[in-house]
Amino acid sequence: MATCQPAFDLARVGVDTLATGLEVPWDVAFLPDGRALITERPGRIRVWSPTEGILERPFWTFDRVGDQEVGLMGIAAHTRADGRVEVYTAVTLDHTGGPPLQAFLKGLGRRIARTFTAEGGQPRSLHILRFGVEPGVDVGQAPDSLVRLVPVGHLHGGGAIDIGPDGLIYVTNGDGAEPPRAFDTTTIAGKVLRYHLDGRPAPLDPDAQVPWVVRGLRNSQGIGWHPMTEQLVVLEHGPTGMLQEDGQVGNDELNVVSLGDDLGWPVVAGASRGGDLLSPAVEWTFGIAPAGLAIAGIDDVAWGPSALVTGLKDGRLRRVHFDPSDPSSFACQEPILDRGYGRLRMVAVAPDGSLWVGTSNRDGRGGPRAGDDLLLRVYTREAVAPPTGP
Ligand SMILES: [Ca+2]
Repeated sequence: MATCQPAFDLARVGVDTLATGLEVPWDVAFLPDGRALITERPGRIRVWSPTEGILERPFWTFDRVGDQEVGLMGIAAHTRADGRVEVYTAVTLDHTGGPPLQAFLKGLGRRIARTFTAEGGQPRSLHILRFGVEPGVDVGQAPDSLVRLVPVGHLHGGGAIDIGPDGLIYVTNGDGAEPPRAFDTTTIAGKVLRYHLDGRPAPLDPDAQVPWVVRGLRNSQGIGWHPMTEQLVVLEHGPTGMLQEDGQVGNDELNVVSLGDDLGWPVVAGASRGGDLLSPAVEWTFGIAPAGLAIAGIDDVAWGPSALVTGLKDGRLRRVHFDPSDPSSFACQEPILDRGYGRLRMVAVAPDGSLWVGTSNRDGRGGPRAGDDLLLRVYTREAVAPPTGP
C-alpha cells in the first residue's frame, strides 16, 4: 500500500481530550440528542453529555463479562420508524462464576433469563442485547436479549456490531484461537453473522445452520460499508505466532467483500494464492493489530472517502483512501495520529465530522499513563465544526 503523495500535513490535526480515566473504551454510539454511549470492555456503558462530558454513573454495568480479549465490545444506535432510539451491544458474558451472574439474570427477568441458561457447559457466550434509550435519561433499563451465541473464546472473540444499509445487524466473532473453525460453516466462530433487528437469523442460505455472511476470519474487530458501493468492509487481525497458527505472524488485513466470501483463514493470512479465497484490499505485512475501523463517506469534508483504522501495536490512526477508479481497492494510506498516545483502539466519525478515538493502554498489554484511558477528539481545519463541548 503506497504512502499518499503529497504527505498529509500532521500540523493540520487538532486533538482535544474529551474524557480521561476510562478503561478500554471499545466503541461509541452517537445518539440523536447529542449524547454518546461509550462501551468500556470490563462491562460499563458510559454516557458522554455535550454539556457535562463523561458522566460518572454508567448507563449500564454488566457484573460478569468475559476476560482477556473479550467483554463488552461493540455498540450501535438505531432510530426506529416511530422515532424511538435503541442501541445494540455485543457482549461476552462469563458463565464460570456464581452470584454476580445469577443476580444479573434475575435482574433481566425470567423470560429473558431462559436464553442465558447454560448450554453444554460453555464457559462464556456472546450476546446481542438491545437497550431502549429515552431522551435525557442517563441510566438504562434492563436490555432485551436478542441473540446468544456459542462457542466464543476469551481470545479472538470479535465483537464488532453495526447495522448495515440493509437494516440488518452485522456482528463479528473470531476463531476463538481454534483456527479450523473459521471455515466450518456449522459454527459461528470466525464469521461475520447477520440478524434481523428482532434477533432472528438472516442467513444468505435459508438452510444454513448459522447465519454467516463472511467466513475465514481469525479475529475481526471492525466492520463498515463502502461509501460508494455499500459493500461490507472487514478489518482482520493477522496471526501472532500461536502454536496452533503454525508460527505465522503478521499480515493484518482490510477487506472489501461480497457476501458469501471466504477470507482465507486459516489456509492463508494476507494475499491468497489463487482459488476462491479473497485477498485483502490492504495488507499490513508487519502486524499493526488493527482494532478499530470507521468509514468516512464521500461527503466527509475532512476525511472522506476513506477508512480510518487504528493499530493497537503501532499506536497509529491512519487514513486509507478508497480508490475512486476501483471501488474494491484503496489508493494510498497516511497517518493521522502518528504515535504518542500508546495503544489505539476505538475510532468513529462523530456527527460533527471529528473523529473520536480511544486509547487501550489499560487492556493488560499496554503501559498505562496518567489519565488513561483517553477519549480523544481529532479534527482538522476542514472539519465542518470547530471544537465544542467540555
Ligand atoms: Ca484473510
